[in-house]
Amino acid sequence: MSRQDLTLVFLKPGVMERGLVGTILSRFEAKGLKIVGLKLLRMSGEEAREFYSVHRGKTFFEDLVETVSRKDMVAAVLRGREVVRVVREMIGVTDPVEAAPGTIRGDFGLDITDNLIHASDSRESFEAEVSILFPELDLSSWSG
Ligand code: FUP
Repeated sequence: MSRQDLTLVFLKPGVMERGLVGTILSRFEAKGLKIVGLKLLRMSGEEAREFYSVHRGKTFFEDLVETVSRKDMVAAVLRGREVVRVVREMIGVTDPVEAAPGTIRGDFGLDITDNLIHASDSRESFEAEVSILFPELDLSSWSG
């Protein structure tokens, strides 16, 4: 499978607290996506600031950094056909109030900042994000 067919997701700490990790990961498995990387981690404030650097200076930035770095989270690399687009569709739009029923944000959340899950929105984002959360993965020799 080509290098284009990978994406990164992380389940924000609130998902761990609510016991929804299995429920959410099982949706990706049921869709036919493969989990090719999976880890429990605590993002430092510095990593969160780097990860979300495009949002630096926005009103919600510090709240966002606190939301994702306050406790452990689960991060995964997923593989499958058109996986970036497929996963973005599956998670729904940013604000869970607006997210369609049937999407992860639409079904499980209300808070816009603690909106359950992050997913890469492009190949470029994936490459930047995977280097922060899975620096040990060598994508150039990836065979899955
Ligand atoms: P998404 O790609 O759907 O996660 O959305 P964005 O990249 O636009 O936003 C990144 C994160 O910032 C979101 F997960 C939640 C947070 N955010 C807010 O808290 N308030 C906003 O108005 C917009 C985004």
